[in-house]
Amino acid sequence: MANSKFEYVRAFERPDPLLPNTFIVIRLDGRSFHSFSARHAFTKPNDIRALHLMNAAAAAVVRDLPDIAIAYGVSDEFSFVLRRETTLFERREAKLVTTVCSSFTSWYVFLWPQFFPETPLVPPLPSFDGRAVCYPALGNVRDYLSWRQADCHINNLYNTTFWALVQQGGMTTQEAEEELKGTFAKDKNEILFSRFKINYNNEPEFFKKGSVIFRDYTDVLPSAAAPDSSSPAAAAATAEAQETATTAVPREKSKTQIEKEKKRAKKAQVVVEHVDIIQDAFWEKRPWILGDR
Ligand code: DGT
Ligand code: MG
Ligand code: MG
Ligand code: MG
Ligand code: MG
Repeated sequence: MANSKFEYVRAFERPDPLLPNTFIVIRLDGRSFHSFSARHAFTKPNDIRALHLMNAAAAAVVRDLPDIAIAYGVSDEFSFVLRRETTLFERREAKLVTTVCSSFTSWYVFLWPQFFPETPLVPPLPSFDGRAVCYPALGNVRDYLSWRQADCHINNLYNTTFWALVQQGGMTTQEAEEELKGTFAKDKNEILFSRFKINYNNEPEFFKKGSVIFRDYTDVLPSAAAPDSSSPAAAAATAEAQETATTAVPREKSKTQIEKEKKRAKKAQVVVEHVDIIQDAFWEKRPWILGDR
């Protein structure tokens, strides 16, 4: 069929594939959640309902997209890490970011009544911005996630102290801000303990560590991390590893392998944990998450 005379406009579209063989991190952040949280009477400093809602929306996105290896959330933000070898949407940046962002937002709105049964959503309705960043090395992704979790800790210590001064210490918000100016972590810990009998270490892990979402293969696939080294498949994998080690050609998976992994991912349970992801222990226990073979 002949093209319409209008079709030339397509040539104005620019391709936007993200760099191959890199981890893709998509981070979403709530728009103007300072006022959104006030409008919906979020408790301060942490509203457990709001945080559970963020996690439920993120877990739904992770379930929907098996190429997401891990997600990390705190406050009004969530980061989704896609596998290095992902070919989802041909790695097109706009398609990836807008799909993750809009499906997260839809789930957030859809699930809202479950978490806030007594608080109807009031416009302006929640929306989230999104960006994608490519990281070439596993160490960069680890550092990225460490950066977000360190930020969570710094902000939570500040907010916990700030709101203790206001809510329990009777200070105005300006006075509390003045009081905390120039203080270090140890000073805030001291204020919490000496004035309010709060031991920061005993605060919920949920608030101190944020939320980590991933597929738990420990029950489904105990040997995922350590395939039987005597099998022909393992020998082939070793040969392949040697080859990629000398050539750095990105690993390409067969269609059947991709299908198999997708099925496995669908079966695995998506879990939410509030654990340290800065130290090695988390990663050593779960080598399949960012397994960089
Ligand atoms: P943005 O991201 O530039 O559009 O502006 P905001 O206002 O979303 O600022 P952002 O993302 O830097 O900070 C997140 C805001 O969300 C911050 O003002 C505190 C609020 N927020 C997030 N989680 C909670 C919560 O659990 N309770 C309360 N009360 N506020 C929260
Ligand atoms: Mg925000
Ligand atoms: Mg901001
Ligand atoms: Mg934020
Ligand atoms: Mg379409």
